[in-house]
Amino acid sequence: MATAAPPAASRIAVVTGASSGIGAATARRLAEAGYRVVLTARRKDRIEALAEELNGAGHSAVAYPLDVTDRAAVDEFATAFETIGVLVNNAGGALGADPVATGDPADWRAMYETNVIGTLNLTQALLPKLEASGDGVVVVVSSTAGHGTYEGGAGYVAAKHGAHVLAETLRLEIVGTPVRVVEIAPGMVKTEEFALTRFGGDTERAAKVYEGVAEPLTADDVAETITWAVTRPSHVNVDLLVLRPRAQASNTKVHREP
Ligand code: 8X3
Repeated sequence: MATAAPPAASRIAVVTGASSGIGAATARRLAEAGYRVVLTARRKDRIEALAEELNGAGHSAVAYPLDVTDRAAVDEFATAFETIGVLVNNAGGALGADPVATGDPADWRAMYETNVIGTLNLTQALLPKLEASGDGVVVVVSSTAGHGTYEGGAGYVAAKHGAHVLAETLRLEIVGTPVRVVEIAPGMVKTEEFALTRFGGDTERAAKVYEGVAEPLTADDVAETITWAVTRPSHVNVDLLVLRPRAQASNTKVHREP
């Protein structure tokens, strides 16, 4: 029976949006699994602090400030590597929860830019390096919003459907190359920033998202799942994995304690 081999010491894992939430947790988990992690995000201080923490714990991490929507910067970033084992496209997020009738087109554009074009930029720039590793994995962190809609979610739902389509199409197009394409689609995850960013810093509205939900997923729940998927034997492709807290049966059916 094939078992997951620990990654070679030279295996590099690039994580976008590594300054907080799922990205930071994934960087921690991948570092613990033996990868040399490259932390990217716009917020330099945060990724530098995380790199320092990981290196201090005996892992190997480096911080590289990067805006995934800046294609020239992404291309420049790619020149730093000959091969890459894993790319985790995690950067993204939601802006607003307005109905279609009144949603702000600027929010829709910004969400498409980060969630879809950001993933496209990194994937295009690093695909040759992933292939050169002889066993590459592209992870797209989409969302349950990439698989079903809900009222007030259309801008984010449209962007996450875009991320899902990118992953599914890429898998078709590169079959036969030594690169796997894995989509992880989390439902309700309670992180320090996701809901706060969505509601423009309104802590009350952000708190309402999780109100009465016994145990939303944590960033680490998702990070553990991503790490499990990428550490399967190389012939095993986890195409799509949807994970939700037990209290969430669908995008619109959530059990809340009174
Ligand atoms: C986050 C899940 O329900 O806020 O990607 O769209 S949801």
